[in-house]
Amino acid sequence: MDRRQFIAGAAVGAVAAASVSKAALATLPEPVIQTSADTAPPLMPSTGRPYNPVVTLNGWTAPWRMNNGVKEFHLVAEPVEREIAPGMVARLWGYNGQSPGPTIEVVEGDRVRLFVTNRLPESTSIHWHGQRLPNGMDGVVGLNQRAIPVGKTYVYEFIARRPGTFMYHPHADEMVQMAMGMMGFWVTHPRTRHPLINEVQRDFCFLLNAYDIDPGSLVPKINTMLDFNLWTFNSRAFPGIDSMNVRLGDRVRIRVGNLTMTNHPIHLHGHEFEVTGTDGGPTPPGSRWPEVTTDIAVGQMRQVEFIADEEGDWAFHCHKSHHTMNPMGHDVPTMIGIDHRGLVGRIQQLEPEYMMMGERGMADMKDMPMMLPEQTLAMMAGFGPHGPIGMGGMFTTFKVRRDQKPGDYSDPGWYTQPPGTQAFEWQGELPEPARFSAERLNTGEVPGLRRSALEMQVRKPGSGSHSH
Ligand SMILES: [Cu+2]
Repeated sequence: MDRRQFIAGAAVGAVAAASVSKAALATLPEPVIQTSADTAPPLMPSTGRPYNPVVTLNGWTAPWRMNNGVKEFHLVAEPVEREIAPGMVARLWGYNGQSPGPTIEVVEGDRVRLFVTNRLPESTSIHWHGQRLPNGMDGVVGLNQRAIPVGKTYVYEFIARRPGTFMYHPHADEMVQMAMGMMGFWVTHPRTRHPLINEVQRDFCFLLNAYDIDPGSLVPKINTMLDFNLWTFNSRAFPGIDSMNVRLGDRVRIRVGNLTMTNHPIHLHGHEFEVTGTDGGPTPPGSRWPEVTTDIAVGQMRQVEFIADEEGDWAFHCHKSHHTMNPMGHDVPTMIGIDHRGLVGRIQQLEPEYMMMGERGMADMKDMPMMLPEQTLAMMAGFGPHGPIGMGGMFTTFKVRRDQKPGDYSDPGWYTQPPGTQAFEWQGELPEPARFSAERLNTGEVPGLRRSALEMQVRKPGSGSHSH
């Protein structure tokens, strides 16, 4: 026990004891309820071993109580209202007022006691994904414990044995309870300098989740297996997801866990990262190689690290393009290349408001002011400094600034690009495009085809060059 812990222990009048006494359990720590969906600033540890806290994207870290050297948390499983993005609130299930629940941060070797109160309409449990713990603390209903009945509180207790990136979720009626948003992040910080764990200046974390909420409604459809319409980071969809803001030159760690029904290739622009850890622990250096996308399978966690050495506003998103869209129908025909001007004119005689969409692609949708039912997000939303971004779902920005203060996580606004460093419109003459012609390949010159100055030189097959 170090001096700080001793003082903290003395302050609550605790006496050192080898085992947990009934008296110590007599009072529960007050549960802390979060009403905001904003990214909370890092929670600096006030008791226990010091560590460098994480920042949960559109989330927060649960405060704890030190009781006789044990870190005590109180999670309340309950129905919550979660703002998915401005303009849309969902009725989910979560913990302590939000979905996901609060991030739990502890230090390797900490004895942790978690009180779990069930205020859901059905029984539940919590599984501590990735932890080494006694079998009876693993949370699988029927296998490891009885389910926590409605209105009851259960106590989980174990030592956080290995440092790393973990999560928690129910192992009772899993399909329903996870479709309703019950999950949370867990970080165990190393006790001392760890040979495989770098010290970083910024440490972000969030979970990947997905919901199927019909336009205009509030509650997710719990029986959906694959065709979700809201793809979210920590139960937020872009443009509701905060940016990750760092100082130029910071070493950054981003920890991501996947509790959806499909994999997500998570992609960062402008930098290369290495996967430095999974929910199995830190990865050995020989297994690390540079990537700009890492695929995170269902039930997996990945932590990536890199130096933020390029100033700017960089996209950070799932690379499945359907996952950077908000609600849309998938059962619509492709209209690209179809000319229905005549048809539109005839329909407009009957219905003047009628418009045809999608015959030149769907990019126009992002600037189209459409009346949406209440409680519905635009399919492609979000504005940047240069116009509509045309993204929703699993998308946010990673902002690197020279003048961001150490430890300052606030949004610096949009990046001002140095003059002459942005893609620009060509003002000169446009040469005739060089077109490939299969006919010309076979027969030589095609009569009537105009030859341009920039025509491609194509070697004919079978004319003496090597062939396969
Ligand atoms: Cu995805």
